[in-house]
Amino acid sequence: MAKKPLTPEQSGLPANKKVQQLSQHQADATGQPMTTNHGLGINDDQNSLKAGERGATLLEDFILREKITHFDHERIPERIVHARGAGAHGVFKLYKPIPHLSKAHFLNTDTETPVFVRFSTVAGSRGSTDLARDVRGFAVKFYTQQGNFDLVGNNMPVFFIQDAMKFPDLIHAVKPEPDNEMPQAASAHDTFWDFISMMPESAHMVMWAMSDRAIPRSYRMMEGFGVHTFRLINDKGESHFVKFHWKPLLGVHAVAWDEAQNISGKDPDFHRRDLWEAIQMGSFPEWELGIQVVAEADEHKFDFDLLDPTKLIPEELVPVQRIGKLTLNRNPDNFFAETEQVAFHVGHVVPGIDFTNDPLLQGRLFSYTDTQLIRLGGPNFHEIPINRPIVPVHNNQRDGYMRQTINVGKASYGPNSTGNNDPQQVKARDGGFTSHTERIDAKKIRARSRSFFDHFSQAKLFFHSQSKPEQNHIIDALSFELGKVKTVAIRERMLSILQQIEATLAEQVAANLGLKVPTKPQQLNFSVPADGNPKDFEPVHKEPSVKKSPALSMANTIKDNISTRKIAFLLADGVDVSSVTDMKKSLESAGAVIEIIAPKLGHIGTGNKKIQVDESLLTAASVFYDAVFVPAGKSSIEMLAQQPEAIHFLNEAYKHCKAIAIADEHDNALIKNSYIATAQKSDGTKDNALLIGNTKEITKNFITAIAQHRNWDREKARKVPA
Ligand code: HDE
Repeated sequence: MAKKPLTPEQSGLPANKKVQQLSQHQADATGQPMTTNHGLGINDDQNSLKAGERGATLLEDFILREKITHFDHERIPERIVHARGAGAHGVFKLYKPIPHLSKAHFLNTDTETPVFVRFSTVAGSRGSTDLARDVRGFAVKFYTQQGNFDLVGNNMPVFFIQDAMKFPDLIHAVKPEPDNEMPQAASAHDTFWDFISMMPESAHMVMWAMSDRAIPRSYRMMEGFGVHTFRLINDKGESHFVKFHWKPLLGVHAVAWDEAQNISGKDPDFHRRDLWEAIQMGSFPEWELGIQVVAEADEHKFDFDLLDPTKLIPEELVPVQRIGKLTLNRNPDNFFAETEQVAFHVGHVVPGIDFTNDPLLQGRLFSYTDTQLIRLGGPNFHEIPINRPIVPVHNNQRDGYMRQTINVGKASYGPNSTGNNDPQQVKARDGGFTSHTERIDAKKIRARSRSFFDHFSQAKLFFHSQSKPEQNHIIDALSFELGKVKTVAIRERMLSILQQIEATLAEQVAANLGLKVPTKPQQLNFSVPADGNPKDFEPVHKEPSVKKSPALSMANTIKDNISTRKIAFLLADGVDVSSVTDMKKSLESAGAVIEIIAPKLGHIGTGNKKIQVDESLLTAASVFYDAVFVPAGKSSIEMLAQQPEAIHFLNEAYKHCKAIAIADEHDNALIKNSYIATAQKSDGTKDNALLIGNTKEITKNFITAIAQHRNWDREKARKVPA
């Protein structure tokens, strides 16, 4: 690794209030004697108490029993969704107070707000791969001066369903099938597509889930979205609708699907490791908090319903205002204590932020506390250090499993005269929470608003806003997923749905499946109540009011830097050391991280020209890197040309459209033996991400190519043998 690991303390960052609070709960065994949980010194931690050296173990052995009992109870239920995740501490700093919109203290202060963030996949178990095609969770806990605010979002701005009633069905459908518990962490199976093909409201989200957004390059390179429309409330009690966004400063980037599948085998912890290493190295991940604000009076001015969580507000209609920055600057000390035990809840709001009647959000308001009761074992999970607010907690709630607080006094009720009527309620002007007063004059009804029935126009908008390679990836993903579906009727129903989005999309997927797009649309909505008239539930077909939204395409993301990008240097004995050091210096000064890969571990060269090898061709794989450089040196190149792993490395990097630089040697054997020679011949067009020549001359263009992330044009050939 190029940069030395450093902790926030070493980097001069002050420990924020939350970190200080957590440190009171830390236990450090360095230099300490070993004890039981009750403080008794342990003399022998190697042998159990027996009746004679070769005799049976005695029940009396309370030390053995304590140790084994604790071990037996080490696991808690994993989250029913978002089970696999990775977390980090950080801070949120506001750019500019927004008192006209919200009275929330943390949106109006100069001081940094401590945060804890947990990223996750949704469908897989705790031990599943990071690189599954899936939505990513992006949950942020702000430890504010007014209590905790949780922004529990995803990396996609919409959701599959419109009503919380359907959530258990959606999750049952996507989870491994119940008879054989297969497949793990994958939506490519019958039950998921069976459900989706009968739920046209999922069309928009399916486009996102089949896009490259579902296979991010890094958690650090994902957007985040609050999804629902929330409210901001100012101190006059005025409400504005708001959508929350997180915009990563490194841009939004994805891996290739074939790459994702490879990484899943070679390093299922890829995203977790990437986050951990970036923070350890001091390359702190950053996002800007964006808000799209809509005045109350404009609630109905859009051609979709703001309460419908399958819709986004195109940025072309309402621009995203960037109001602050989130920086993750500290890894957790203990995965279980912090990342596993952290409990998020959309209902954790502060004065100045409130809910809307989005029926999905309303259901979530129930679910999150309920799920912690089973997951964390009782009603006192708010006392677990990671979940505690940084402000004092006082109320009349008492007792329950694992209660930590020792409440003094007799009064645990209010009103009371035994304790001076404390704790006192808080006036709104002093920060007491009051719900936004919303006028509702309605009949009690189990129904869905007609304004929720346009399921396809934004799916269309999303597809049309993608670049050609992104569209191809969606077609490939759908062909893969539906190809894994065994029931032909399900595939056909899905083709009917796709046809409503875009005929050419449906045709290309159908061709890959060896099917024809059904001429007559199949029944499109099966989610009709028993006494409902199916006609009333037919989707409304509309054209999107915005034809294209450039903000939806990753092709338009930030591509001006190579900060934290990982570059593999492929070399062997006889390498030209100056070619290595020159390129290394240039890439590192642009912020990249270099790893030296050689046929075996140890060193290349001797004396002061010795180069330390980071990984061997056995332990490394091209899928772990963003780009490859082969330095000059005839015998190094010739030796690599004889190594199938080195040739595969290069071919695979080429196939995954990565930047490749080769410091040419006359008659370059590696180029000849790899696919690159064929590619050069077969494709007349210039490949800007393939640089061959003198080290110094190719450096600048190599850096530009890495910043571009991938040269997806290479996929056109689709015949790379890696
Ligand atoms: Fe969640 N969701 N969800 N969800 N969700 C959970 O809560 C639920 C939804 C999201 O890192 C659970 O503590 C319902 C949308 C994230 O700990 C559970 C509905 C969005 C996380 C739950 C939704 C999310 C969760 C499981 C539909 C994006 C991980 C464990 C009504 C805006 C948080 C837990 C973490 C976790 C319920 C839909 C995001 C069961 C009922 C939409 C990021 O309570």
